[in-house]
Amino acid sequence: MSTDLRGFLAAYEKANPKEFCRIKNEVDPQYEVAAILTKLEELRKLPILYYEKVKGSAFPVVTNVYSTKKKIATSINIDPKKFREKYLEAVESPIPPRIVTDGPVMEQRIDASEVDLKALPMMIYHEGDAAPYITAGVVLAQDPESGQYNASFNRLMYKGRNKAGIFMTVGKHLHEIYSRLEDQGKPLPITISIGNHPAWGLGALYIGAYGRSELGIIGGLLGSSVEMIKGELAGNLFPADAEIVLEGFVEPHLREEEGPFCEFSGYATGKGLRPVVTIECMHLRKNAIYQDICGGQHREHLVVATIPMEANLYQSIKSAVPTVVDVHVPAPFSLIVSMKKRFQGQAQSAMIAAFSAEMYLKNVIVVDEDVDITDLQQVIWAVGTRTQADRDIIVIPGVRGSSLDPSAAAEGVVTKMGIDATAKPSLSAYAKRNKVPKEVMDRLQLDAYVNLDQL
Ligand SMILES: Cc1cc2nc3c(=O)[nH]c(=O)nc-3n(C[C@H](O)[C@H](O)[C@H](O)COP(=O)(O)O)c2cc1C
Ligand SMILES: [Mn+2]
Repeated sequence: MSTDLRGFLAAYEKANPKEFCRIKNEVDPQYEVAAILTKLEELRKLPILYYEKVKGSAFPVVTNVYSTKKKIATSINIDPKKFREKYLEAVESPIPPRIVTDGPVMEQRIDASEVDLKALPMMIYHEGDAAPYITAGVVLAQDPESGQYNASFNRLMYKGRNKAGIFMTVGKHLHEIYSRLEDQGKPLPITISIGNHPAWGLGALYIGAYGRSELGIIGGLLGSSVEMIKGELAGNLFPADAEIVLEGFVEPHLREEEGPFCEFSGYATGKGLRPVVTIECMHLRKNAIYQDICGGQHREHLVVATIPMEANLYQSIKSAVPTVVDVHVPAPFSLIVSMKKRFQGQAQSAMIAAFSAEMYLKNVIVVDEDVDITDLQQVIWAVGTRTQADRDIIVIPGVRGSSLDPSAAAEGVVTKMGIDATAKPSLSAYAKRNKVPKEVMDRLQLDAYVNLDQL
């Protein structure tokens, strides 16, 4: 199993040629990459897209690497049904990184005076995007007290040759690290790696406790330590086998306009005053591939973000309600939970556990175990037939949520809602569901009564 992006791409293309599409015609990073991906999504096609020629840049672009669970599962050699198990195992048994002194990403280096972000094929995807931006950069930063590394995706807005705006959600880990250093008047050293094995996305999107090393989780997912190089600038680590790495600093007490960008919420949101990164150095492999995750509400973003989120939410809810059956994130800020409810009040316990585990979460619907939570028709049926609003809805105003929720009154401050759509007092005591007796269903052979070919 390869542990870098290009190794994964080569293996996946070989084994699944129909899910890998090389585009030879030149495309414009402004809108055209997004247009091709959008048209394919409309046809329900989600191949990895490898753009060989991108206008104005020497780098080829790959996108849609995370577009299906199958691709991500293949990259770590598991069954797509086993994500929850595998992810929680990696969280519980992380494999620490290994420091190395050299690696493929050290093949080429561009120093401070030469760095020019414009060389990268940064995209504009949708009407309403403020500038070209990097979406698939994994930002690594070190907590100043524990020395522990944090990984996260953070959009980086092109602002000049060696300057980018960075969006760090208030309340998430990277923002906390930045705040701790800013309190001391110090800049935050970061590395940004672009073009990583898919396990990196799963690690960067870990939503659990502050201080857990996502590098260890990535190692756990890969089954071996990630190899990291110590940067010269501030000793910050970066992956030895990334395609492209930027080293830089986020300045303290500096805010400039950032955004808006068309986001995973489905809206152009998040215009505000935000910190700025100064890029000091770039490392890259020979023939480096620029990885992109199409900005906005596309499959790729939703699929990759949902895998760690569902694993973590399941675990958090299970500690409050041991009989939780399944969890599903069908849309931004929303969660559906199914459980075998033993006692009244457990649906509410699950809601509170979920809200505590994931800040972005705003609406939770809890249903009984007889509902397939991946079928939204069934979920709405349960809400329609098992809920009374005055009794079954809890509302928690004034809680920290997503800064990208356009319905929030103050930025990032939202009202959380839980809908208890379980049968009351219990499923067994509730009105019986329509069901033809099983014995009759098993006995009766349809083709003895009906000629199906004629229908
Ligand atoms: C493609 C992509 C882009 C993202 N961009 C941002 C961003 O610009 N700012 C942000 O705060 N979170 C962004 N996220 C979500 C964070 O990476 C995610 O919430 C992560 O768990 C935060 O990690 P942290 O709490 O360790 O900082 C993005 C996620 C994806 C998949
Ligand atoms: Mn984190």
